[in-house]
Amino acid sequence: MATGKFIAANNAGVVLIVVMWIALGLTSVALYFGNSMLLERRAADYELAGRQAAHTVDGARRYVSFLLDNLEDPGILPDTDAYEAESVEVGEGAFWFVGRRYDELGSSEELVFGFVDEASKLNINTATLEMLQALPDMPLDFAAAIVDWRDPDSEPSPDGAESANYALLDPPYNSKDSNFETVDELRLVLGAGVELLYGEDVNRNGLLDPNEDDGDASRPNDNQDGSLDFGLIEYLTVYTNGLINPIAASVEVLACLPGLDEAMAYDLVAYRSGLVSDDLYASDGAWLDEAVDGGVPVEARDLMLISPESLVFSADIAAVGRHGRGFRRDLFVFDTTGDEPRIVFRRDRTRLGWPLGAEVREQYAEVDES
Ligand SMILES: [Ca+2]
Ligand SMILES: [Ca+2]
Ligand SMILES: [Ca+2]
Ligand SMILES: [Ca+2]
Repeated sequence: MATGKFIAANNAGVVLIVVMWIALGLTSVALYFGNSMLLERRAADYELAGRQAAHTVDGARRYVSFLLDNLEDPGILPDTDAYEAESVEVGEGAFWFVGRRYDELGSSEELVFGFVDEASKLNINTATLEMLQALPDMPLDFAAAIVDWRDPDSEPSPDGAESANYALLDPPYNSKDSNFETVDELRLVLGAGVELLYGEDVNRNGLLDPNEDDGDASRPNDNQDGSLDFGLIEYLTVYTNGLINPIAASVEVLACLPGLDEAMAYDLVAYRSGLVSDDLYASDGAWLDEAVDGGVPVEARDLMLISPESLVFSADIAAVGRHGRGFRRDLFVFDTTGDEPRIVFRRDRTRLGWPLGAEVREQYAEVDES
């Protein structure tokens, strides 16, 4: 009897343990599936946000086409007051045009939104050796190698490089001996390096981000001097006829023009920032006479767009989907020479990282962590 009771109690204990194990098992299964469902939901949410961001980029691209096709004053880059450029909502997504304003030497203090006039940059297919050498931190032999890369002969210029030099590389290749088709093609030119071309502005937003001023603590390995050191590509284009727009160009680019030095270029930029559009866009370019002592020299004027005729604009579109997720970024270059704006270049810039700073990220990354 006592034994029977013991067995019964023992059996009950076994049953209890089995039940507990099953319950525990079921709980883990439930937890496991619950967790994987949560993960799946999150993955689906990110995928949806990614698709929304891609659609938002596309919407922004069509918006740019429309704006450029309906310019009030053809040849004049529309003022940023005239269009939406910042945190423009499209469905559950939003976009920004990552822009530039060259009002002072070096980078600006805050993010600038809008299109960029490609004529604010030096054209690597038409700039002379002297103009290229005048760019900040341009090594003289690299400037010479750029000219040799595009010129049709195989005679190296002093300190330059032609196919005979490229034949020594591993793997060897030839000098192109014709025009650059993109600025990134500079990577092939002898003497090119990531630092030289892209500088500290790894996310290409024209702004000094925390990781761009912390030395080697995070990429890039910057000089931690509190100012943004641009790479050469910031100042270069291949999409223009070679003329520089004095209304949009930076001090650094203007200082490359023959007859202008950095001090004069600086005066010119300071003077133009006090002018209204009507003066700036007057077809005789009279303001150029007053901007610097003695007026802008004729050899520099010959390389400037005097009447409004800017025709190539870039739009660097950054977009997010719902809840600020699914970031995408594409650079487009629009040529407005023909009947309607034509995209002559497109590049995915998503991998360059977040370009809009901490504030925008926080603003958009609220809610719904489930
Ligand atoms: Ca040559
Ligand atoms: Ca930056
Ligand atoms: Ca760094
Ligand atoms: Ca720096």
